[in-house]
Amino acid sequence: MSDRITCPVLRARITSAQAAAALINDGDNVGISGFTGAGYPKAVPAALHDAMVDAHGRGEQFRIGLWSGASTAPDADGVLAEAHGVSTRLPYNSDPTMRSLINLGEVDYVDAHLSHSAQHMWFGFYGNLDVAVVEVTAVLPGGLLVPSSSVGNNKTWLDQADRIILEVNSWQPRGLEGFHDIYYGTALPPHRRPIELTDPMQRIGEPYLRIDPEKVVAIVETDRPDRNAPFSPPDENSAAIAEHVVDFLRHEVAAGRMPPELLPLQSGVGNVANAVLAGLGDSEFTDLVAFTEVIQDGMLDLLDNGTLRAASSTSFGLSDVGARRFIDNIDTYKGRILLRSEEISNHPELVRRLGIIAMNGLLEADIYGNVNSTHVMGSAIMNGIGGSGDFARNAFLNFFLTPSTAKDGAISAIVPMVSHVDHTEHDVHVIVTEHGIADLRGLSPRARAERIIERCAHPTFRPALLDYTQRAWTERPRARHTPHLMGEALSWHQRYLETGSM
Ligand code: 0RQ
Repeated sequence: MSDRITCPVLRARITSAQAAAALINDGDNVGISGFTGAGYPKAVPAALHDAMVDAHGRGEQFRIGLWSGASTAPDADGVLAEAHGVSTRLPYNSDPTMRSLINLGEVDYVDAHLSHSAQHMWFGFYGNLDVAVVEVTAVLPGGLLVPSSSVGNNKTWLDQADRIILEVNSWQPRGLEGFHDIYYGTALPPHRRPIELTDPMQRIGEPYLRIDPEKVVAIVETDRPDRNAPFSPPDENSAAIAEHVVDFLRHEVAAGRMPPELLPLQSGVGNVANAVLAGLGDSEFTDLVAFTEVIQDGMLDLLDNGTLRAASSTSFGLSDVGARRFIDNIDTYKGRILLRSEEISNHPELVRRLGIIAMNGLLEADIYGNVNSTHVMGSAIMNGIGGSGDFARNAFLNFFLTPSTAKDGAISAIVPMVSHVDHTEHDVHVIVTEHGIADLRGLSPRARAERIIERCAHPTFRPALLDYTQRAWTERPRARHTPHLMGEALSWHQRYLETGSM
């Protein structure tokens, strides 16, 4: 038994993953910890998988509603999807097995803004939460929990659930104590008060999650690492995108629109986002701060080389090498990294007050600047909107980053009309591909189209995009604000579905 559980009352509740899983029933809504592959439960989902498979073998139904902070891992989403044990999933998923069940129509997916998920629970929009299964680093006397490598929605799940199952993971460094800032000041409308955070690294809460020990029905000990997926080294396209972004930021400073140490940075998931951070690390910028939701390897590099002074987030999203580096040097990061609940890390009030520079990926953008981050060819979910909407809509300045083509050039990332809209033309400031950067601020739809096609589209697709824009202008002389040819606007997607190329 580990020394991580010092609360005598709760020590008595230590049990096996199988016994804990047996406390979860068909039809339960289960709120698990986990955000971008960090801090998810590692033993109970596998045991639940076995219980589900057994139940299905006996001809019984066993499916749960699965709620998380954001993405988890094959040991959580993956195993539960393999067991066909999930009826509904929210608010974000990137697991390929779960994704395929969503796209097959077996799992109902509620793809929510991450800043909304906790408050929608509190508002009663999601129904009752039966069980919370939350990974922690340690359990202290009095129902105080040292959170693990992500905070996500844990505070809300622990507060709202009828029953609590804790996983105490000794792989998580004990030194994580003190890295968290859990805010307990949110109230329900009409009693809400301003959130008094005016600096990205300001502490407004406490280092611990609080629980009612009476609700804890099981504690399971684990020692398994987080998902810790590797990153690809920046390829040529990502490096070019990074260079455009860094140049643009230089230009903004020179124009007097932001200070030399910039404004707090948010950087999304994926290889392109990681490459932009690498680009910043190689630049002259220094003393920057991040107010973001995930700390990828690129951000650790910036903290190490002094480009970044400090980072506030809700989670890590590290590779194996990154996680090892963090654990081995944990003391050097203390006070420079803060992990908060996702309702705070992504809070529109704070994103707008602090004046965030938001950088996120996209699947496709259209000539007028609408962005699709989530749906392949209009229908199949990729991951979800995640925090991109929380940050983009409220940012001081937002960037959407993408290679100009996908699938070996068969798909253009710039299309006449997006097949699904996550970020509207009203929200999108700057689009960046390897070919260039389109600053859309203050431009009319027509001017945006010219700029996006000229600066961002792949040269192969440029003539067809220009042709479309010009014909739409000519053929609909009384509809020239945002000219479209309604029968043709989505023909590029249809062509791809029929022929495998746009
Ligand atoms: O698939 O590897 O199978 O070829 O999409 O594309 O170019 O590697 O880009 O890793 O930056 O992800 C939008 C998915 C981009 C991500 C998205 C295919 C492409 C490849 C990935 P393959 P890239 P990235 C913070 C913010 C929403 C959530 C968010 C995302 C795969 O950025 O999920 O921003 N964003 N959260 O081939 C069909 C297209 C395509 C396409 C790319 N037009 N059609 N497939 N691909 N464009 C984090 C959180 O919120 C938790």
